[in-house]
Order: sequence, then structure tokens, then C-alpha cells
Amino acid sequence: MNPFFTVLAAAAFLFQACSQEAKIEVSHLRCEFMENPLGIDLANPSLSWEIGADARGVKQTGYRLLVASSLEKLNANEGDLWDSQSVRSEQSTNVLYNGKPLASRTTCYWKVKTTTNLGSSDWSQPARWSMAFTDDEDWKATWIGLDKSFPGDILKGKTRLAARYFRKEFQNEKKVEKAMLYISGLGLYEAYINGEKIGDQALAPTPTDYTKSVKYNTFDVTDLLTAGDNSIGVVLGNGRFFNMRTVEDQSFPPLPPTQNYGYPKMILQLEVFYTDGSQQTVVSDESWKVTANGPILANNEYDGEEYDARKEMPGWNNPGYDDGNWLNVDLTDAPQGKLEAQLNSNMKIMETLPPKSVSTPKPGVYVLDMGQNMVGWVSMRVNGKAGEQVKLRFAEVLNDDGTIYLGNIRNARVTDIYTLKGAENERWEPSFTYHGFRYVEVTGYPRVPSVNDFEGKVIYDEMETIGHFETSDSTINQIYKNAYWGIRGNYRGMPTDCPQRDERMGWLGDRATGSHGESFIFNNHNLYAKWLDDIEEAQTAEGSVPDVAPAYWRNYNDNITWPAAYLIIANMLYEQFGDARPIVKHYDSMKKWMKYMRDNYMEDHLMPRDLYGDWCMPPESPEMIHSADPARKTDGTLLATSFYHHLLGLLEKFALLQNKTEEATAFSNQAALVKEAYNARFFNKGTAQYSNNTVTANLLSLQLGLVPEGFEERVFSNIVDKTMHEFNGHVSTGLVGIQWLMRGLSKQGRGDIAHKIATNRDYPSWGYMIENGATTIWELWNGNTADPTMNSHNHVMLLGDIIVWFYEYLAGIQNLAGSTGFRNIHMQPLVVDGVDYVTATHRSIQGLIKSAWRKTGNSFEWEVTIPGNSSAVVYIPAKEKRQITESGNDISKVRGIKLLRQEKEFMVFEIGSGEYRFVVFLN
Ligand code: RAM
Repeated sequence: MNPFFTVLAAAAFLFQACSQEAKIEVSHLRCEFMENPLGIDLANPSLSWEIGADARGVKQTGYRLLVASSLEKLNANEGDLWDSQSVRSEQSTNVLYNGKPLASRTTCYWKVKTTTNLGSSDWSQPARWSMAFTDDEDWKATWIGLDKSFPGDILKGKTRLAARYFRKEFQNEKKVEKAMLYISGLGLYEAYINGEKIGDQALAPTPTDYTKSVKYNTFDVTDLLTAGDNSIGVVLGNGRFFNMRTVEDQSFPPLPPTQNYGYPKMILQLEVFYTDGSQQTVVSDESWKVTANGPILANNEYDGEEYDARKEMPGWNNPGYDDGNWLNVDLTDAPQGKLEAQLNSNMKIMETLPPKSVSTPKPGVYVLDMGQNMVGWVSMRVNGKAGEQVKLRFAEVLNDDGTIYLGNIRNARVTDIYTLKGAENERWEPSFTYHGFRYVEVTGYPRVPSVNDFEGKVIYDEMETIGHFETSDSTINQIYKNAYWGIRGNYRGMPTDCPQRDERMGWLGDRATGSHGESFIFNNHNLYAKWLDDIEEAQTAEGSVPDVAPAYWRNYNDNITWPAAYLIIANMLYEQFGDARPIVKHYDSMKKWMKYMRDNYMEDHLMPRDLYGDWCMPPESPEMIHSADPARKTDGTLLATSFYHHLLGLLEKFALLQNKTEEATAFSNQAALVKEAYNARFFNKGTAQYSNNTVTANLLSLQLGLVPEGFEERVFSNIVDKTMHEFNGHVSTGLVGIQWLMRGLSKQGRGDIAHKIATNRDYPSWGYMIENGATTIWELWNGNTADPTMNSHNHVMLLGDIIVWFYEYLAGIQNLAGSTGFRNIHMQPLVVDGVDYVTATHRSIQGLIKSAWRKTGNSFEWEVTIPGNSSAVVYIPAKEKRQITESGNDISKVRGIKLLRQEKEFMVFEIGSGEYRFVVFLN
């Protein structure tokens, strides 16, 4: 061929190739689901990134990861810790570090570059993580504290201790290059260097069963050190370490004492690296001083904090303070638990809320209304004389006369007391307590307070909000908002049942399906991974798993429906975040528990162990907590056996994931026997009813795969009949059934009933709560009239699967069957009468997913965003494809959109990443 033409042809080819090249960008680098985390002690942390492109349909074909011990090396493309080399792989999330063993204290700088079907990216911006201690020998510090009480401390019943203040001075002779601080202070600590508070965490560290594990936090404190004299100050509060209640507490209802781990204690290690290469380590040891004679006179998470500003010790956490009358510390025993780096976030002030109003129900009694049931504390500004005392009490509801109602707080004192020192504009907020409240009663305030004198501090685990959801329906929107406030208010390093009364425990049953819904709204991966560890730590040697973890209450009831959360949540982390590690890590303990329950309790393949029934189903009369009507109650053996069957299915899946095929087969064989026995016992073929035909009985059977083939429709119609005729289109389930209700109805084609249940405003419904002023979710459907002994206004358990339903059904965002972490997405909106639009986003680990649909008079419009390196199967509600346009073009003419099939009232297409705008013309 003429050489000239060859050149031309080559140029033309090149031009073509270039014109197809898209701009590819890698961003949002995360290590262990966090941006730039400090203080990790894992050998193989997980790395994830997002891929963006200015063209649709981008798919990663390979990556190269560099991890370097310095930024300079990374910038020079030298991965001295790990150079993955070019890897052919589609995986862009949960890639496990696989380089040189990571030594303690290493800061790991990393970046990634990808190849895709549309071209290659440049190197990403660098990110980093830092290693804490990987070897117990790294700890040179000892535990210190004071193993005794002080005058004023109360050790029995409603316990209280004064906070303990610790201090230590040290010198810095040379120029500091870097300083890292490692600390655990139990139950809670606040730490200072040269008077400056270290970090912005609150109520740290995260709570654990301290006989099993203890978490420490890592801080970069380089900027806090000065030349010459320096000082460290630490304050310790009780948290969950010193028992909040002992047997002497005569609460009603009688509550068990909380575990006692002893008097507060701490361990601290400060490592200072100088520019000349030398190093100094300051540790907690016998040279520290301590006093309990400071301003925090008393603290207890349930009861509140008392602070006497006259007892402040100006300069105590600065160098040069005279600690002559302080005590020498005790070298204490270490808590038995293993000292480990904390991976889940600490709590933090996440939002500040001004009160909406102040009222005066009685002379001298002021009541702040925050306008929202919230969790945290109040900060206050006050002017007055030394010795004047302001008392704050916290409540969720008011009495008719406008005073606060404390009946449902049980025996928590929920009282903060501040004694003035007589300075101008005194400001105060507590350190070692928190409250669940909408209203604050203020007494003793020296003048008439105004809203400007107070601020509500909203405190929960520092966690990114990754979901937004809105519809045209104001009830649905308010349920979502109430759920949002309730969920975040119950993240306290563990998911708690409630934040206000003398309970606040990690009840397993409350969060099984709930955790799945929550994962659309919050990046809660690390919290739930930590909670699974808490659950495993709570397991007895025999295999029993309690209903509460960490096991501050020893609730070993050998029940099924509560501990089931252990497996259900491990599965959730895998499904929603693509992380299989929790499954692998806990597989043996899960198996052990299942075997323990089988060996000890199973009778003829039925599981008779159930304690709570379908907890808190709507009772027949308004003041009741639990229904007494046998027709409303679901048989306990049915609940436990259907769950056990479901869990066997999960174990089978977990076994297959690890290629343990024989074990998988054994689980599935066992499940078959359980199913047979279950149907023989509970199923009436003639009526297609399970047991006494409650919605929960039929629903669990259907949703958990127990109904014999061919009977599904009839069983479902029993659910519909019961709901529509006996309960007039209202919810009739409690905590157990509700976990499957909204999905169950919608899956079988009755999304309209789910919608009715979601938008009801009369009893029982979430809308009824709203109608009665709720700004969070109640523990009971009849929370405005029921017996106060069990009537929290901030429980999330009755949310069941409604948040999942909002995202997976109304918005239509869920993992495609078989996919995890939103690699392949199933987009199918539930378009129901009464909802005109839905807008939802979820920042998944792959990147941002959006579904926003709207009905107009004669069209249906749907905006969809699929993150890079993901694809989706989209269900467009249309009978024919010629009705559909995408960004104004006939959908059949748009490249990259592939028609898969027609399915019922949907045209089903496959799409790649990118933004789409579908319009369906209805005529
Ligand atoms: C209540 C708790 C919790 C529930 C248990 C069974 O006391 O508040 O929500 O799981 O009982």
C-alpha cells in the first residue's frame, strides 16, 4: 500500500480512538470506608475508590495501587510499601492491602490509577491512613487511676462519681517534627495538651465489654506542643465502665444492675519525634497526679452531670500549675479486655439546634422547646452570683399544664446542675452525660432566660449522611425525618434502643432489618462491624448469644428473634457495602450459636425458644403495652422456627461464600427438615393460613421462604384480607413482623396497601405518631396513651423495613440479585397512586446513585444516576419502548441502553454509569 495512505489510515484510526477517549477520574479514596483515617491496626485494611467519567458506561478493567511511606515517595511513583502493579480487575471497592507488613506508626500514603473500557485515568489525588500499634509491645504506658471513691461519691443504686482529673508535665527541648497521642480513658475521657482540647470527639472512647476489648483513639497532636514546658491533662468520667446502676436500685420495672468494671482508669502514650531524629515518649505511669476535687462533682449517663464552677482549677491542664495538693495516682490493673485501635467513629457534636421557644408554666420554672426530640445536651450561657444554681431536666413530652413529663423516663434522673462562679457570661455544657429530649426544664436561672441563652448540641457517632429522600407526600417525608432523628440519636458507639430512660442498651432485635434501612442514610459500616464484634464478645463459651450487646445487662435468654440480628447484620454489611469480612470473621461463632440452640432446644425440627413474641404489636386498648388478645398474638414457636429457617439459609450462603460446600449442603438439608416440620405444625392447607392467621404468621412464612409451592398467592391473600378487613388497612404487626411488612406487601403486587399503611394518620400508624406531635419514632404504636413504664418516644424498632421500602421500592434503588455493594443495581420505582414524585440519592461505596421520578399530567419522568464502574437494570413503567425517550431522544436510538425484556408493566433496560433522563409519554 502506498505509504502515504498507510500514514493517513493510521492517523484516521488514531483520531477515532482518541475521540472515543473519555476523561476518567478517580476520587473519594477510602480506607476502611473512611477518608484518611488515623490509627488503624489491621494488617490488610480495605481500600475503595470511585470512578467518574464524562461519558456513560465506564467500567474499570484494571488498576494500579501505590502505597508509600512518604508523600515524596508517592509523588515520585514509588510504592515502597506496596506497588500492586497493573492488576486486571473490575474491583474498585474493598480491595485489601497486600503489600509489605505494616509496621506500627507508619503513615501510608496511597493513590490509584485505573484503566477502563473508555480509557485510563491519571493518578488520583493522594490519600492516607495511619497505623496505630500493631504489637502489644508498642505500649510502654501503664494503666493508672485511683481505686477508691471520694467524699460525695455514691456507690449504690443510682451511682455517681466525681470526675477524676489527671495531669503530667514534660519538656520539649527540641524542634518537633511530629507528635502522636494514643489514649484510652474508661469509661469516658477528655484530654488536653497545654490547655487545648484534643480532638472534637464527645463521650469517647466507644463502649465495649471491657473484659473483652478496650478501644483506644489516636490523635496527631503535633500542633498542640510548644517549646519548653508542656502539660497533659485528662478528665475521666464513668460512662459504661463504672456501673450506672447496682442491685440496690429499686426501679420499676425492676431492671438488672449494669455490669461494673471498676473505677475509671486510663492509659496514654504520647510519642514526640524531633527533627533531629530523636524521640521522646511520655506515658501514663506513677509520676502522674490526680484529683477528684474538681468542678465535675458527679456524672452518670442516665442521671446527668453536676458542675460547680467555683471549683474550677484555672490552669490545671497547663504547665506550671501547682498540683501540690493533688494525689499520686495508683498503678491499676489493666481492664481484662484486649487493647485495640478503635475503628468506628467516636461521637461528636454533629449539629447545633437553637431552642424554638421558652415558656413559663409556673413562676421560676422555664421550659425550652427544642422543636425536635433530639439527643445530646444543652449548652448554656448564664449571668449571676457565685453559688447560684441552675438545674436542667430533660423530657420528651409535656404535661397538659406545660410542665415536663418524666413518667416515661423511669428512674433516670436526667438532671444537669450548674453552680455559678459569678463571672460574666458563664458558659457551660456537660462532658460525661447525654439526654434524649425535646423539652428542657430550667429552674434556678437567675433571670428570665431567652432562647439565645441555650443551644441544643446534637451528639452521635460521627458518620456521614449518605442518603436523601423526599416525596410529594408530607406524611412520608415526616416519617423519614422522624426516622432520621431517631436513628442518629440512637448511635452511641453501639445502636441503642433508646436515649432517654435508664436503659440505652444495644438490644439486638431492634436493629436487624433496621440496620439495612439505616445503611441507605448513614455510612454505618464501621459501627455495625464493631457491633458484630460486641455480639461475638458477648457470646458464652457454650455458644449462647444474649439479647443485649455489649452485655452491660446479662440478658442470656436463648431467644432466637433477637440474636438473629448477628447473622442478619453481617449479611447486611456484605449486601450493602460489599464487605464479606464480617461474615468470614464471625462465621464460626454464628455456627456455634445456631448449633447451641439446635442441640439444646430444637424439638422435632421446631424451635420453641421465644421470649418476646411479636413485640409491641398494636394492642387492643390504648393504655396497654402488650396485647392480651390471643387472636392478635403470633405463636412463639412459629416466630422462632421461621427465623431459624431464615438463618440456616444465611449460613448456607455464608458457607458457599467461603467455598465450604459440604457445610452449605448440611445447612440446606437442615433447613428442608425445618420447613417440613414447620408446615406440618403450622400450615393449614385448606385455609392457606399459618397458625392463628395473624399477618405476622403468614408474612414471615411467605417472606422467609416457608410456604409450600403453589400456595403463595392464597397465603398472601390472607395477609391482604386480614389487613384490609380486620385492621382496616393498618399495621397489625410488632417488631418481628414489621421487618418484612412493607416489602412483603409490595413484592406481591400490593404496593398500594404498603402505601396506605405508610400514609395512615390514625391509630395505629407512624402517621398517628406524627398526628400526635411525634418528631421521632415511638416505642409503642399507642405511645401517647400507653403505660409510661415502657413508653419511649425515641425507639427505632417499629420502623421495621419502612426505610428499606422507601429506598428500594418507592425510589427503586437496590442491589441486583447476586450483586453486592451496588456494583449492579436494580432500579425499579414503585409508582403508586397518591405519590406524585420521589427524589432519592444514596452515596454507595461505588459512588452516587440517584432516582428521581415525577408524574406529570401525561408523562412519567425519571432521572437516574448510576455511579462509575456500576451498571443497572432499569424498570421503566411503559408498555412499549416507543413511548420512551432518554434526554429527548428515542430510547432505541441511544447508544449504551440495551432493551432486555418486557416484564409486566415495565420495559426493562440495561444501562451503564452516567446520568439519564427518561420520559415516558403516557398517550
Ligand atoms: C425493651 C427495649 C428494647 C426491646 C426489649 C425487648 O426494654 O427497649 O427495645 O428490644 O425491651
